[in-house]
Amino acid sequence: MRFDVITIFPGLIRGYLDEGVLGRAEGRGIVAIETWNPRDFSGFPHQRVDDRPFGGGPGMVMMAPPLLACIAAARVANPGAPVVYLSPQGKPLSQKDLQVMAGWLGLILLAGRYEGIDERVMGAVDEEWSIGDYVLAGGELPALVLMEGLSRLLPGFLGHPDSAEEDSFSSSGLLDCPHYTRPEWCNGEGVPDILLSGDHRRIARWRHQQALLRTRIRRPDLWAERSLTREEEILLKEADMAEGKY
Ligand code: 9D3
Repeated sequence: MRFDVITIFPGLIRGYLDEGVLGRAEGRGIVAIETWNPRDFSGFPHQRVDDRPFGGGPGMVMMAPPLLACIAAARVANPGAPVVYLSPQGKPLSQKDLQVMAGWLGLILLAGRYEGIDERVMGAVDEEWSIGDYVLAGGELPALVLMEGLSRLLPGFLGHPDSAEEDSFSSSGLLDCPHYTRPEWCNGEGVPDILLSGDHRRIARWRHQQALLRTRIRRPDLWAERSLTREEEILLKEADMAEGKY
């Protein structure tokens, strides 16, 4: 999948790629990532890309002409790819959305800075996405979040191909179960006996039960969206009985 990232801070993108899994995916040819700097398309004195908002008010706005020229250049390099603007006004991104996008051949990601972009750029934007309801300083981290989330869904990204399928949200709608590794004792805490039993059928049941209990407690929003299988009802009743709930 080809990503073209429009940003006035290409170093933020490159710096992240130089370490970690997304850069490795690039090295292995699973993704190709290029950055485009609106400053190189400015045409204004001092390669300026921002100006004061018409109507007054605090902060600066990214000017339309450098962004439109930058988008046009990225479209030539990545034909047919939708232009995705990362913005606090966008639709909140979910794992389901990533699964849809993972089927696309390319994306042009527009990362904003300052208070936002001139509204007249929106005619060149195909989609607008947020990564959640909290305030960041710009769209670069959201662009990296989107690329990393997508990359790990692409064929060949993971060492272990089932991992993406088994994740929270992706298929079960449940949070993950607790994990343990060596040493067997740590700070006076052991490991649940069942995990040391070698009984793989019972271990799978326990993990499923833990995932159900965690999701019910921690994520009532996910819990409400989900219906229980007969087996899951049994697992929950068994856990609730052990807690003396009946
Ligand atoms: C505090 C400034 N806000 C005034 C009401 C507007 C504002 C402008 C620009 C808030 C944040 C930003 C920069 N954020 C992004 O570009 C961004 C973002 C985010 O802040 N949160 C979640 N997802 C995203 S996607 C892009």
